Amino acid sequence: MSLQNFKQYAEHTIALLRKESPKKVFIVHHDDADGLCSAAITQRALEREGIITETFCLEKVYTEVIANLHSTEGQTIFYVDIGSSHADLISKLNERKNLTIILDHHDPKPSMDSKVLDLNLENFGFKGETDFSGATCCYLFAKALNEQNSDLGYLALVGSSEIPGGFKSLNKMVLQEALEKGFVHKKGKSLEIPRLGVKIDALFSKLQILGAVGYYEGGPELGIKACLEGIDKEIDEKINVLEERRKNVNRRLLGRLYHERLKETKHIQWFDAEDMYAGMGTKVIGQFCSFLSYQMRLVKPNKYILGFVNVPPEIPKWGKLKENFAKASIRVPKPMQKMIEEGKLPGAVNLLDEASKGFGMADGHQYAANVVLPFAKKLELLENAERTLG
Ligand SMILES: [Mn+2]
Repeated sequence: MSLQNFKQYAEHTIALLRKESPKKVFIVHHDDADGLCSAAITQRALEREGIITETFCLEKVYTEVIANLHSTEGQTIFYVDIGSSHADLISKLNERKNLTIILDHHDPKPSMDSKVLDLNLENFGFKGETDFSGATCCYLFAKALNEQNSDLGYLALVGSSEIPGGFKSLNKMVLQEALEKGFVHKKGKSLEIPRLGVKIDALFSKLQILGAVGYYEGGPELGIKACLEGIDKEIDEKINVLEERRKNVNRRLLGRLYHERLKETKHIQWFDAEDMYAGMGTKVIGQFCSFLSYQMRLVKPNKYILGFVNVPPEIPKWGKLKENFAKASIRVPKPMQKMIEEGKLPGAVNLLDEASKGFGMADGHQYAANVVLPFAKKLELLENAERTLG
């Protein structure tokens, strides 16, 4: 398995796309910086082929939304930086109705539908945790579509900034090429995008705010625009407002927790932010839990940190979810990470997977994970988690 195999599969996919020759495609994308870069690359690449695109940002693969999206026949749907982990579900709901192309780097599940093609490079021997991001996958596909799209390589690098440890493997290859062709410049220790006049890490941080905090107020669309045209004054002001609002809630929640302390079970310390983050995307709860894991005066070093938040029923550009959901985010304090590595404790995603069996959909990694679950199942999740750990 190699990049050569990926290219062959990309050619096969592109042939199907050309045969379909859609006037319009849907691009379903994730809400973080990588998801916005993925959408921007895919949008620009398809528009260069004369195809109209409509972007649709999802924080999570909700069965109800996906079922609805795939219910009409004869569409062309892209999933970018999202979808691989639920390719089984997507293919089941698609029933050969729509050409569906997944460009992602999360752990893939097999597709059971020949019209659902998953180009995740994990299927070709690379690692989505270290070697490439969702945006890298989109970029390599875009280049297979048309070599002209090599000018979008900088966006693969912005998206890949979510991966700790720098640009390796496929990302290193993308970086070298972008430097050679002048789409990225070295400026001191950092990398700059000359066309947009912005540094890669700065654009990354701003996109993280637009997509996550601004999810319910057009942040994702502004983020995609910023990816392709840079950050204008309007976008910059929006980012400042969003960041200020989030900081205020973080401060209030932290104060509350110092006052009330976290609740505890045998292996878990937890809290419920309920509606405190109303109006912001639910990704903010995970970011707060990460921050909390360093507050050693507040958290214990030997218990998983778990935070709940209510999920607003509204899905922008789609409608209202039928069911009421909550989200739980989990983080692992540093001293426990070693025990997970040694196999003495379950990883964050494994714990949530197990504890939400039958009612939740968990996503994530060993030290950071989240699950969306029916509102009424919060205590059941905690009980199940303790049972798993006991
Ligand atoms: Mn990603």
